[in-house]
Amino acid sequence: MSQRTLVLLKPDAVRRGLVGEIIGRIERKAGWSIAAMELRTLDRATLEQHYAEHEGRPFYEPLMEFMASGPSVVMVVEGERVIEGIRALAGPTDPIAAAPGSVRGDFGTIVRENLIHASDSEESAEREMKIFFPAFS
Ligand code: IDP
Ligand code: MG
Repeated sequence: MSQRTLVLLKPDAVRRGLVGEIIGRIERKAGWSIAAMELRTLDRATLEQHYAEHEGRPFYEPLMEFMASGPSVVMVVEGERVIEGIRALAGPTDPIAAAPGSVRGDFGTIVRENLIHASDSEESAEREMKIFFPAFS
């Protein structure tokens, strides 16, 4: 089942020079491909839409500040079961709990700066792709 998903390589990944490493892992999965990609500094309005579900949580404001702190790589990735697949490749939210071999498990230590975002369901993917690539159908 081919799918599309929204992936963000967060500002920590860009600052630390891990873009090639992470994109390489995505590209090496058989049949997955990059359908859209841009280096972009995310503004408050975009981030408010993207993280609407977390508004009011204690980590929300620091998360917004971090996510606007420098450019991110914004991508649409497509391929077989890519929604579930990139979530697995990323690992769970807390990088210390994430298994080595996952992006977060290999490179992260603190929860906020966990390198990568990937849509968590088909509904989220549709919603998030519209936020970041409104012209992309
Ligand atoms: P996810 O990115 O694994 O889907 P979410 O729970 O949707 O995780 O949270 C969105 C983002 O907010 C996380 O990727 C992380 O950057 C940040 N975050 C989530 N929970 C915490 C927390 O408890 N402390 C600090 N930052 C958090
Ligand atoms: Mg999430």
